[in-house]
Amino acid sequence: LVMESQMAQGLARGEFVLHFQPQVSAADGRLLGAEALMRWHHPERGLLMPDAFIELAEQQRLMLPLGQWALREAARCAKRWHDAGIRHAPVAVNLSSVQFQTSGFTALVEQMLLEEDVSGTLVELEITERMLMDDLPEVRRKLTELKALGIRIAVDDFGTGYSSLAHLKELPIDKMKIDRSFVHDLPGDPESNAIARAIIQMSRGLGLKVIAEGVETAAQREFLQQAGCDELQGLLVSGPLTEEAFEAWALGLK
Ligand code: G
Ligand code: G
Ligand code: MN
Ligand code: NA
Repeated sequence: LVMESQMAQGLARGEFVLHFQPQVSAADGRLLGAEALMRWHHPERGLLMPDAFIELAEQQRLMLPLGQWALREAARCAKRWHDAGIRHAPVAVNLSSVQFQTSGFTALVEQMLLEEDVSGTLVELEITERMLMDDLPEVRRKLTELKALGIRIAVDDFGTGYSSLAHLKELPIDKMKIDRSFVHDLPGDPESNAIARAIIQMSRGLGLKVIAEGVETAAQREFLQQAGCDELQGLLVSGPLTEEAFEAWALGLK
């Protein structure tokens, strides 16, 4: 309850920030995007990571305003970076199921994009497999509405949930994110090897881009590149950076 009131207050006081983790081409290291990751500068407890507050926000009905704040902030940054000549950097934002299930969510997003004068093509939304498994026509309708704004859709932590391949085939998805648990033991572990290859093959077969998360070593990068993975995200490239640090990093790369 203390955290709850602190969270609403923290949102009003600007204690929440986004950090950005670069996403690069596996082939040549070009910057292709960034994932926005929420942080809370708590007045007493210091910098808090999402696992310390997202669930609470969901339980306490704060996820919708907090998520809308993150979307707006990410869209603003994406526009600023685009205008600064960082051309290929759509910003990916993690969606909570609370947001996705809110009726009129697309209208909220559309309104925000209009207010901020940002093209939807600069925004990607990361949804989890679980969110895809609700009523198929309903999920398809929502994703189609978001796609009509130019927004791209990525499936986060792919392989850890239980999405049906039949659903995947029917939904307007752009990108699969291979969960870092499958990347961690590459290239040595035969099972990880088989799973990573299978996800890459399936994604390509479905015409989707595929990105590996949690890439930490050059050997992992080599394997993923060889296996046909399009994009990489992880400590090998860069950890999550503050807004200013991401901008400097991206401009230095150009
Ligand atoms: O930055 P970190 O690795 O601690 O993030 C862990 C997880 O927290 C992310 O993979 C994501 O699932 C979740 N997360 C981070 N930022 C957001 C956000 O803005 N909204 C939601 N719903 N989840 C987020
Ligand atoms: O959306 P998701 O829950 O996957 O968020 C990514 C999280 O993974 C972020 O919180 C980030 O801090 C963390 N992370 C980013 N790169 C790496 C990495 O290379 N290895 C590991 N173990 N974690 C990472
Ligand atoms: Mn994510
Ligand atoms: Na993830």
